[in-house]
Amino acid sequence: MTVTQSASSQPRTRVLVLISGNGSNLQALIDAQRSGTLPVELVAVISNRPGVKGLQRAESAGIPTEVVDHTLFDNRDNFDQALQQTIDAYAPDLVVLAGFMRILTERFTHHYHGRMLNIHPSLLPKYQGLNTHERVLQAGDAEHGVSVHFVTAELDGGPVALQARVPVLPDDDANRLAQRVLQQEHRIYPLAVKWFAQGRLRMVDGRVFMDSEPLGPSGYPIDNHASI
Ligand code: NHR
Ligand code: GAR
Repeated sequence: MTVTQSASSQPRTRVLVLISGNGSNLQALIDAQRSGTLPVELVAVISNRPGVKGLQRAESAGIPTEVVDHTLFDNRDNFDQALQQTIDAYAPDLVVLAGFMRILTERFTHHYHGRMLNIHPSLLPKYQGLNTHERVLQAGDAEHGVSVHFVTAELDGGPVALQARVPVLPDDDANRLAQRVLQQEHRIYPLAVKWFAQGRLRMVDGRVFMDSEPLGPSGYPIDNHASI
Protein backbone atom coordinates (compact mmCIF):
# COMPACT_ATOMS: atom_id res chain seq x y z
CA MET A 1 0.00 0.00 0.00
CA THR A 2 1.26 3.44 -0.85
CA VAL A 3 0.97 6.05 1.84
CA THR A 4 0.92 9.52 0.39
CA GLN A 5 1.95 12.34 2.67
CA SER A 6 0.00 15.45 1.86
CA ALA A 7 -1.00 18.61 3.64
CA SER A 8 -4.46 17.18 4.11
CA SER A 9 -3.16 14.33 6.27
CA GLN A 10 -2.13 16.80 8.97
CA PRO A 11 -4.68 17.72 11.59
CA ARG A 12 -6.35 20.92 10.47
CA THR A 13 -7.44 23.77 12.69
CA ARG A 14 -11.04 23.13 13.70
CA VAL A 15 -13.13 26.26 13.14
CA LEU A 16 -16.70 26.67 14.39
CA VAL A 17 -18.79 29.60 13.13
CA LEU A 18 -21.54 31.40 15.08
CA ILE A 19 -24.13 33.28 13.04
CA SER A 20 -27.50 35.01 13.49
CA GLY A 21 -28.60 35.74 9.93
CA ASN A 22 -27.54 36.02 6.34
CA GLY A 23 -24.12 34.44 6.69
CA SER A 24 -22.30 36.12 3.82
CA ASN A 25 -19.13 36.15 5.94
CA LEU A 26 -19.67 32.43 6.57
CA GLN A 27 -19.96 32.02 2.78
CA ALA A 28 -16.64 33.81 2.29
CA LEU A 29 -15.02 31.34 4.70
CA ILE A 30 -16.65 28.38 2.95
CA ASP A 31 -15.52 29.65 -0.46
CA ALA A 32 -11.96 30.26 0.73
CA GLN A 33 -11.82 26.82 2.33
CA ARG A 34 -13.12 25.17 -0.85
CA SER A 35 -10.75 27.01 -3.14
CA GLY A 36 -7.82 25.83 -1.05
CA THR A 37 -6.76 29.24 0.29
CA LEU A 38 -8.02 28.59 3.83
CA PRO A 39 -6.42 25.49 5.39
CA VAL A 40 -9.00 24.79 8.10
CA GLU A 41 -11.86 22.41 8.80
CA LEU A 42 -15.24 24.12 9.23
CA VAL A 43 -16.61 21.76 11.89
CA ALA A 44 -20.03 23.30 12.54
CA VAL A 45 -22.21 26.38 12.17
CA ILE A 46 -24.44 27.42 15.06
CA SER A 47 -27.21 30.02 14.86
CA ASN A 48 -29.17 31.57 17.70
CA ARG A 49 -32.02 32.12 15.24
CA PRO A 50 -33.82 29.26 13.47
CA GLY A 51 -34.46 29.33 9.72
CA VAL A 52 -31.83 31.88 8.71
CA LYS A 53 -30.08 31.92 5.34
CA GLY A 54 -26.67 31.20 6.88
CA LEU A 55 -27.92 27.78 8.04
CA GLN A 56 -28.90 26.95 4.43
CA ARG A 57 -25.47 28.04 3.25
CA ALA A 58 -23.84 25.67 5.75
CA GLU A 59 -26.13 22.79 4.81
CA SER A 60 -25.39 23.32 1.12
CA ALA A 61 -21.70 23.08 1.95
CA GLY A 62 -22.19 19.87 3.96
CA ILE A 63 -21.29 21.49 7.28
CA PRO A 64 -23.16 20.30 10.41
CA THR A 65 -25.58 22.91 11.77
CA GLU A 66 -27.15 23.53 15.16
CA VAL A 67 -29.66 26.06 16.47
CA VAL A 68 -29.46 27.30 20.05
CA ASP A 69 -32.47 29.62 20.18
CA HIS A 70 -31.86 32.36 22.73
CA THR A 71 -35.60 33.02 23.08
CA LEU A 72 -35.98 29.63 24.79
CA PHE A 73 -33.75 30.63 27.72
CA ASP A 74 -34.62 32.67 30.82
CA ASN A 75 -31.39 34.60 30.95
CA ARG A 76 -28.06 35.16 29.17
CA ASP A 77 -26.13 32.85 31.48
CA ASN A 78 -28.36 29.85 30.71
CA PHE A 79 -28.22 30.58 26.99
CA ASP A 80 -24.45 30.92 27.03
CA GLN A 81 -24.05 27.66 28.96
CA ALA A 82 -26.17 25.79 26.42
CA LEU A 83 -24.26 27.46 23.58
CA GLN A 84 -20.93 26.53 25.17
CA GLN A 85 -21.95 22.87 25.55
CA THR A 86 -23.08 22.73 21.94
CA ILE A 87 -19.84 24.34 20.74
CA ASP A 88 -17.54 22.20 22.86
CA ALA A 89 -19.06 18.96 21.53
CA TYR A 90 -17.21 19.87 18.29
CA ALA A 91 -13.90 20.56 20.08
CA PRO A 92 -13.05 23.64 17.97
CA ASP A 93 -9.65 25.33 18.06
CA LEU A 94 -11.23 28.63 17.02
CA VAL A 95 -14.72 30.12 17.38
CA VAL A 96 -15.60 32.70 14.72
CA LEU A 97 -18.44 35.19 15.23
CA ALA A 98 -19.81 36.04 11.78
CA GLY A 99 -22.75 38.40 12.16
CA PHE A 100 -23.55 36.90 15.56
CA MET A 101 -25.91 39.30 17.33
CA ARG A 102 -26.06 38.25 21.00
CA ILE A 103 -23.91 39.85 23.66
CA LEU A 104 -21.88 37.12 25.40
CA THR A 105 -21.33 36.79 29.15
CA GLU A 106 -17.95 37.33 30.73
CA ARG A 107 -17.79 33.67 31.70
CA PHE A 108 -18.33 32.59 28.10
CA THR A 109 -15.69 34.95 26.73
CA HIS A 110 -13.16 33.71 29.33
CA HIS A 111 -13.76 30.11 28.29
CA TYR A 112 -12.76 30.95 24.68
CA HIS A 113 -10.07 33.47 25.59
CA GLY A 114 -7.54 33.80 22.77
CA ARG A 115 -9.52 31.49 20.50
CA MET A 116 -12.55 33.57 19.52
CA LEU A 117 -12.65 36.20 16.76
CA ASN A 118 -15.36 38.71 15.78
CA ILE A 119 -15.81 40.89 12.72
CA HIS A 120 -17.26 44.27 13.54
CA PRO A 121 -18.35 46.77 10.87
CA SER A 122 -16.43 49.83 12.05
CA LEU A 123 -12.90 51.10 12.48
CA LEU A 124 -12.64 50.17 16.15
CA PRO A 125 -12.38 51.70 18.71
CA LYS A 126 -14.87 53.96 16.89
CA TYR A 127 -18.53 52.91 16.81
CA GLN A 128 -18.71 49.95 19.12
CA GLY A 129 -22.17 48.36 19.29
CA LEU A 130 -24.95 48.36 16.71
CA ASN A 131 -26.06 50.45 13.68
CA THR A 132 -22.54 51.49 12.81
CA HIS A 133 -23.25 52.52 9.20
CA GLU A 134 -26.05 54.88 10.23
CA ARG A 135 -23.85 56.40 12.94
CA VAL A 136 -20.94 56.96 10.52
CA LEU A 137 -23.25 58.77 8.08
CA GLN A 138 -24.80 60.78 10.89
CA ALA A 139 -21.36 61.90 12.05
CA GLY A 140 -20.34 62.89 8.50
CA ASP A 141 -17.16 60.78 8.57
CA ALA A 142 -15.15 60.60 5.34
CA GLU A 143 -13.97 57.10 6.09
CA HIS A 144 -15.44 53.89 7.48
CA GLY A 145 -14.39 50.27 7.61
CA VAL A 146 -14.29 46.95 9.39
CA SER A 147 -12.26 45.34 12.15
CA VAL A 148 -11.45 41.75 13.04
CA HIS A 149 -10.73 41.50 16.76
CA PHE A 150 -10.24 38.93 19.47
CA VAL A 151 -13.36 38.72 21.64
CA THR A 152 -13.05 39.73 25.28
CA ALA A 153 -15.71 40.46 27.90
CA GLU A 154 -15.75 44.11 26.84
CA LEU A 155 -18.20 44.45 23.94
CA ASP A 156 -16.27 45.17 20.73
CA GLY A 157 -13.38 46.11 23.01
CA GLY A 158 -10.98 43.21 22.43
CA PRO A 159 -7.68 43.87 20.65
CA VAL A 160 -7.78 44.40 16.88
CA ALA A 161 -6.08 41.92 14.54
CA LEU A 162 -6.88 43.47 11.17
CA GLN A 163 -8.77 46.42 9.70
CA ALA A 164 -9.83 47.46 6.21
CA ARG A 165 -10.93 51.00 5.28
CA VAL A 166 -13.50 52.21 2.79
CA PRO A 167 -14.40 55.75 1.71
CA VAL A 168 -17.80 57.25 2.53
CA LEU A 169 -19.16 58.63 -0.75
CA PRO A 170 -21.39 61.69 -1.11
CA ASP A 171 -24.61 59.88 -2.07
CA ASP A 172 -24.20 56.97 0.34
CA ASP A 173 -27.06 55.59 2.35
CA ALA A 174 -26.56 53.00 5.09
CA ASN A 175 -27.26 50.14 2.70
CA ARG A 176 -24.73 51.19 0.05
CA LEU A 177 -22.13 51.85 2.68
CA ALA A 178 -22.82 48.47 4.31
CA GLN A 179 -22.29 46.71 0.96
CA ARG A 180 -18.94 48.44 0.47
CA VAL A 181 -17.88 47.43 3.97
CA LEU A 182 -19.09 43.84 3.43
CA GLN A 183 -16.85 43.46 0.37
CA GLN A 184 -13.89 44.18 2.61
CA GLU A 185 -15.22 41.87 5.34
CA HIS A 186 -15.26 39.00 2.85
CA ARG A 187 -11.66 39.71 2.04
CA ILE A 188 -10.15 40.15 5.51
CA TYR A 189 -12.04 37.57 7.58
CA PRO A 190 -10.74 34.51 5.67
CA LEU A 191 -7.28 36.08 5.87
CA ALA A 192 -7.41 36.55 9.65
CA VAL A 193 -8.71 33.00 10.15
CA LYS A 194 -5.93 31.67 7.92
CA TRP A 195 -3.26 33.50 9.91
CA PHE A 196 -4.71 32.17 13.16
CA ALA A 197 -4.72 28.62 11.73
CA GLN A 198 -1.11 29.03 10.64
CA GLY A 199 -0.17 30.07 14.17
CA ARG A 200 0.93 33.51 12.94
CA LEU A 201 -1.82 35.49 14.70
CA ARG A 202 -2.38 35.23 18.42
CA MET A 203 -3.44 37.13 21.51
CA VAL A 204 -1.04 37.11 24.46
CA ASP A 205 -1.69 39.10 27.65
CA GLY A 206 -4.40 41.10 25.90
CA ARG A 207 -2.21 42.10 22.94
CA VAL A 208 -2.30 40.79 19.41
CA PHE A 209 0.88 39.41 17.87
CA MET A 210 1.54 38.73 14.20
CA ASP A 211 4.63 36.60 13.55
CA SER A 212 5.72 37.38 17.13
CA GLU A 213 5.51 41.16 16.52
CA PRO A 214 3.07 43.08 18.73
CA LEU A 215 0.45 44.98 16.69
CA GLY A 216 -0.77 48.53 17.22
CA PRO A 217 -4.39 49.63 17.73
CA SER A 218 -5.28 49.18 14.04
CA GLY A 219 -3.92 45.65 13.89
CA TYR A 220 -1.85 44.32 11.02
CA PRO A 221 -1.20 47.07 8.45
CA ILE A 222 -2.55 45.56 5.24
CA ASP A 223 -2.66 47.63 2.10
CA ASN A 224 -6.28 47.94 1.02
CA HIS A 225 -5.38 47.64 -2.63
CA ALA A 226 -3.07 44.68 -2.42
CA SER A 227 -4.59 41.35 -3.36
CA ILE A 228 -3.68 38.89 -0.64
N1 NHR B 1 -19.78 39.61 23.50
C1 NHR B 1 -18.73 40.05 24.19
N2 NHR B 1 -18.71 39.78 25.49
N3 NHR B 1 -17.72 40.75 23.63
C2 NHR B 1 -17.77 41.06 22.32
O1 NHR B 1 -16.77 41.75 21.80
C3 NHR B 1 -18.87 40.64 21.53
C4 NHR B 1 -19.87 39.90 22.18
C5 NHR B 1 -21.00 39.46 21.46
C6 NHR B 1 -21.16 39.80 20.13
C7 NHR B 1 -20.47 41.06 18.11
C8 NHR B 1 -20.89 42.55 18.21
C9 NHR B 1 -20.60 43.31 16.92
O2 NHR B 1 -19.66 42.99 16.18
C10 NHR B 1 -20.18 40.58 19.49
C11 NHR B 1 -19.03 40.98 20.18
C12 NHR B 1 -24.50 42.19 19.30
C13 NHR B 1 -24.69 43.35 20.03
C14 NHR B 1 -26.02 43.62 20.72
O3 NHR B 1 -26.24 44.69 21.26
C15 NHR B 1 -23.63 44.25 20.15
C16 NHR B 1 -22.42 43.98 19.55
C17 NHR B 1 -22.22 42.79 18.81
C18 NHR B 1 -23.27 41.92 18.69
N4 NHR B 1 -26.94 42.64 20.72
C19 NHR B 1 -28.27 42.70 21.35
C20 NHR B 1 -28.27 41.94 22.69
O4 NHR B 1 -29.09 42.34 23.54
C21 NHR B 1 -29.31 42.06 20.49
C22 NHR B 1 -29.45 42.66 19.14
C23 NHR B 1 -30.24 41.79 18.17
O5 NHR B 1 -30.63 40.65 18.51
O6 NHR B 1 -30.45 42.26 17.03
O7 NHR B 1 -27.55 40.93 22.85
O8 NHR B 1 -21.27 44.35 16.67
C1 GAR C 1 -21.63 42.04 8.89
O1 GAR C 1 -21.53 43.34 8.39
C2 GAR C 1 -20.95 41.96 10.24
O2 GAR C 1 -19.78 42.72 10.33
C3 GAR C 1 -22.03 42.52 11.11
O3 GAR C 1 -23.24 42.02 10.61
C4 GAR C 1 -23.07 41.69 9.23
C5 GAR C 1 -23.36 40.22 9.07
O4 GAR C 1 -23.41 39.88 7.72
N1 GAR C 1 -21.86 42.12 12.47
C6 GAR C 1 -22.42 42.77 13.46
O5 GAR C 1 -23.00 43.81 13.32
C7 GAR C 1 -22.27 42.08 14.79
N2 GAR C 1 -23.05 42.79 15.73
P1 GAR C 1 -23.44 38.35 7.28
O6 GAR C 1 -24.48 37.64 8.15
O7 GAR C 1 -23.88 38.42 5.85
O8 GAR C 1 -22.07 37.79 7.45
